[in-house]
This record gives sequence, C-alpha cells and structure tokens, in this order.
Amino acid sequence: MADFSEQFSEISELLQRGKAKDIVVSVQKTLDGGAPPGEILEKALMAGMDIVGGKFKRNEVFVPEVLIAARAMNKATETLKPYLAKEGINPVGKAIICTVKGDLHDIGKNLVKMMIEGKGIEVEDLGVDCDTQKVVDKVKEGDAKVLCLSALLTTTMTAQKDVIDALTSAGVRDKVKIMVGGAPVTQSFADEIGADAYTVDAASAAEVCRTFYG
Ligand code: B1M
Repeated sequence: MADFSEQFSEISELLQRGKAKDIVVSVQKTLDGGAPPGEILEKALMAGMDIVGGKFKRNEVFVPEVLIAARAMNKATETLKPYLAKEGINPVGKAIICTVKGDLHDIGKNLVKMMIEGKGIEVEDLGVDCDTQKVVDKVKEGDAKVLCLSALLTTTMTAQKDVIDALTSAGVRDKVKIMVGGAPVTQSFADEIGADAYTVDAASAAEVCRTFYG
C-alpha cells in the first residue's frame, strides 16, 4: 500500500501557514497520486487544524492566523468535495444545515454538509450565526426532513435548544428530525434538549442523516 505520509505533512504544513492557493495544488496532486480523499481529510487537513487549534489555545497564534488557516481548510475541502461525494445522483430528499446564532465557526458545518450531500441528500445551507427565526421559517416551508445544527462554543450550544424550543412553540417541531453536533456537544446534552440525534463527526452525521430518508 502506498505511503502518503510525506504529502499529508506537506498539506498539514500548508494549512497551518494558511497557504490557500498552494494547498489546493498540493491536495489535487495527492489525489491524482491515488491517496484516498477521506485520508487526506483526516490525516492532513483535520490533523493540521488540530495543531492550529492547540496553538490557538496556548496563545501561540491568534485569530488572524486561525482565520487564514480556516480559509485554506475551506479551499482544500472544496477540492476534495467531488471525490468525497461519490454516492447518489438524484437527491433522495432535502436537509437544512446551519451554525447556530452567535457562532461563526463553519468548517465542521461545511464538512457535515459535504458528507450529507455525498449520501445523495440535497442540503440547504443557512450559513453561520443563523437567526433562530430564520430556521423556524425554513422548517415551516416544509420540504426538509432533517435539520442539522452545528455549535462550536460552550456559549452557543444553548442556541441549539433555543431552536428546538422555537420550533415547538411554532407547532412545527415534528416536521423535522433534528441532528446536533459540534465540539462541545454531547449525547447527554442532545438528550436533554430533545434532539433526535447527536453524532461526533461529519461521517457519522451523514450515516445517521441518511437513515431518516428510509
Ligand atoms: Co474558535 N474556538 N473562536 N475560531 N476555533 C474554538 C472552537 C476553541 C475550542 C479554541 C480553543 O480555545 N482551543 C474555542 C471554544 C472554547 C469553548 O467554547 N469551549 C474557540 C473560541 C473561544 C473562539 C472565540 C471566542 C475566540 C475569540 O474571539 N476570543 C471566537 C468566537 C467567534 C464566534 O463564533 N462568535 C472564535 C473565532 C474563531 C475564528 C473565526 C478565528 C475561526 C473560525 C473560522 C471558521 O470557522 N471559518 C476559529 C477556529 C478555526 C477555531 C478552531 C481552531 C478550529 C475549529 C475547526 O474548524 N475545527 C477551534 C479549536 C479546535 O477545534 N481545535 C476553535 C475543525 C473542524 C473540522 O472541526 O468544527 O469541531 P469541528 O467539526 C467537527 C465536529 O465537531 C463535528 O464534525 C466535524 C468533524 O467531522 N461537527 C458536527 C460539527 N458540527 C456538527 C454537526 C453535526 C454533527 C457533527 O450534526 C448536525
């Protein structure tokens, strides 16, 4: 089996340095060389972002550096997208996704979206810092079977509960299955707020989401 560890370290380095153009070239070259897209995602991109996250925590890098690393991550995952999304040509149904009110983190959400699309599900992306009322209005439109809520901050995970409560008050809670996730979210928090599913990562989110379409 081919060893891509050198290419993975190069991609991880480029991500940490926020080299958006170079990372796209490097990811494409590694794909063309036969590396599995899922491994590029996990062993190069997510590994690189973990290093950035650790440095951010220890105050070794600051918001601007993290932002340019995030931009490089998003560019790289766009390059991977067609390779990850092999399954499904005709959408089996629709889902809605957003990062909740007050929260600007979108990398995990974008990955979850990409993986769900890979299961042949059309995903409407309401973006980041999404107003609770906007989510309720979208659910009322009624064509989505699943609602995916991402939150990365301990201060914003409670906005997942706000959405569920607002849907209940509007009488539309049962129109959708609600999936929650994001680093601070746990199964017990999901149970406590009345979500239908919690998953730890994007791949399992896609697996579970697909089960809601029969
Ligand atoms: Co922020 N940030 N950030 N940040 N940031 C974290 C989350 C933090 C853990 C860093 C740290 O201190 N170590 C910390 C949160 C602490 C806490 O609440 N416990 C933090 C903080 C404090 C902040 C600010 C408050 C910093 C400040 O301003 N002082 C600020 C808040 C801004 C806001 O949102 N209002 C802030 C800002 C930012 C940037 C804008 C600079 C940037 C975001 C850029 C962007 O997203 N476009 C940023 C980043 C990049 C990070 C870290 C470094 C990386 C996050 C990430 O993208 N990870 C992060 C540290 C870390 O996580 N190591 C950090 C990669 C991504 C693939 O993982 O999003 O976890 P993740 O997604 C995973 C799973 O969680 C899951 O699937 C994905 C993987 O498969 N998942 C789901 C996600 N959503 C899901 C939904 C599902 C299922 C699974 O179902 C629906």
